[in-house]
Amino acid sequence: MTASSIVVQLGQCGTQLGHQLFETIYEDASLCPTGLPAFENEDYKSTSLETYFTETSKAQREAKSVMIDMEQKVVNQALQSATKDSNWSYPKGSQLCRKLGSGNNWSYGFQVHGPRCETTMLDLLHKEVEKCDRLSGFVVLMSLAGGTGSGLGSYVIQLLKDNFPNSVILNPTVVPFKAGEVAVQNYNAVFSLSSAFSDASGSILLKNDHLQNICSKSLLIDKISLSDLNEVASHQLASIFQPSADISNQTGTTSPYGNRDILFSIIKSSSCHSQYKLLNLRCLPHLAKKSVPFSTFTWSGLLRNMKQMLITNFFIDEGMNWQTRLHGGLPGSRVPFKSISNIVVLRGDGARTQSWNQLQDISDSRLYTSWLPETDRCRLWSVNRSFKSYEKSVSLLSNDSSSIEGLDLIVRKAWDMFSSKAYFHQYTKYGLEEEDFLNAYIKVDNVINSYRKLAVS
Ligand SMILES: Nc1nc2c(ncn2[C@@H]2O[C@H](COP(=O)(O)OP(=O)(O)OP(=O)(O)O)[C@@H](O)[C@H]2O)c(=O)[nH]1
Ligand SMILES: [Mg+2]
Repeated sequence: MTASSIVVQLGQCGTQLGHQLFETIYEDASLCPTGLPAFENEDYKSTSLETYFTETSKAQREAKSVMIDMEQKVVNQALQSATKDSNWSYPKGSQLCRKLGSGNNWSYGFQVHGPRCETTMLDLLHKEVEKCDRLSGFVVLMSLAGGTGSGLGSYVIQLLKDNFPNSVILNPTVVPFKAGEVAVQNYNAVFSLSSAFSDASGSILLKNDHLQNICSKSLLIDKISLSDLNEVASHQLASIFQPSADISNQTGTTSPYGNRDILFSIIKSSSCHSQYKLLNLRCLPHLAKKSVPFSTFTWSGLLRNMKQMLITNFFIDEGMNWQTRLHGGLPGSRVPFKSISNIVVLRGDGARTQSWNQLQDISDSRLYTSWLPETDRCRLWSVNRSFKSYEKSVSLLSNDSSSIEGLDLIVRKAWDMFSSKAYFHQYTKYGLEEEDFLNAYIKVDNVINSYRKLAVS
C-alpha cells in the first residue's frame, strides 16, 4: 500500500513553495508520456496522487496539506490560486491564520505563537493524518530567515516528533540569500537549524542563492521572482518525491515503483542519523522552456556533469573546474569533502537499464567516509518515465559536508551579533535566555564539526 506524505506549509515561504510543489507533482503525474506502457503510466500516476492527494467522495483531489501562516494574505492567495487555476484543491478548514505575523523574529514565532496555536495546530494535523490509510510522514516546508516559518516551524517540528514518533519528518528548508534582506536572519537560522537537527529526521537545504543562479544562468530569466525560485525548488524536490524504484541491487524486474514509502526511503537511503542530517539536492538539466524540445541528452553526459558538480561542490553545471578529479587532478584541485551517502535518481527512457558502472565515479569509494558499509553509500533509483517535459533527468540527493562553509558563515555572523548583544533584547523579551542562544550555537557547531571530520575519516 502506498504511504501518504502530508505537506506542512509554514509562513510565507513555506506556503508559496508548498503550493508550487503540489502544482508540480500534480502536473507531472497527469502527463501521458509516449513510449511508456499505459498500465505503467497509470501506476505512476496513482502512486503519486495517492501519496500527496486525497480522493474526495466527488472523485476530486485534495492536497494532503496543513497550511500555517500568522498572516492571512499569502494563505488566501494560495487558496484562491488552487480554486481558480488548479485541478486540485486544498482541504477545507486545514489552514491556520492569525492577524499578526512574527516580524522576522524566531522567538516570537516559537515562544508566543507556538503555545497559543498548539491545540489548533495539533487538531489540524490529526485531522489530516486520520485521512491516510498509511502514513509515511511529514514534509515541513519553511524558510530559515523569517519569524513564522522558522520559529513556529521549529515548534511544529517538535510537536510532530512528540505526537507522531514513528513518522518521518523531512524538512526542506529555504536558506536566505547570503547578502540577506533581514538583519536578524542569521539568529533565526541558527535557532531553526538547531531545532531541526534535534527533532527532524533530515533537512534538505534549498539555498536561495543557488536557486537564483539556476534561474539566471540555466533558465535565462531576466527578472527573477520568488515564484521562479519556487519553480526550481519544487522541480528539484518533486524529482526525488515522485515514484521511482530502487534498482541498486537488481536489474529492474520488480515493480517499477518500489519506493511506496517515499519519505522513509529517502531518510533510510540517505543514512541520516543524529549528527548527519544535512541533505543537498542537485538536478540536471534545468533548461529554458523554449529550449526543451530542441535538446537531447545522454545518460553518460548527464551523469558526467552531475559527478563534476558533486566533486566541485557546484549546484549548476556551468563554470565548474574540470581539472578537479577524484584522483590525479592538478595540485590544489583536490576534492574538498566526503559524502556519507548519495541517492542518484534517473528519470526517462532507458533509466531502468542503467547500472552501477555507468554512474561515472559517483559510487567511487574515495568520495565516501570509510565507516559506512559500502552497500549503504550509494543508491540508484530509476523510472523509465520522463519527468515533466524532460526526456531524461538526473537528481542527486547527498548527505555530505558541502554545505558546512555556508552554515559556518551564518553561525559566525550570528555569533558576532550575539557578542555585541545586537538585537538581543528582541529575543529575550519573549522569554529566550542567553543560555538558549549558547545551546543553539553549540548544537549547530557540533553538526558542522562532525561533517568537517568526515574529510579526514
Ligand atoms: N525561495 C523562496 N524564498 C522565500 C519566499 N518567500 C520568502 N522567502 C525567503 O524567506 C525569508 C523570509 O521568510 P518568510 O517566509 O517571508 O517569513 P515568515 O515565515 O512568513 O515569517 P514572518 O513574516 O516573520 O511572520 C527570506 O529569506 C526570503 O528570501 C518564497 O516564496 N520562495
Ligand atoms: Mg510572513
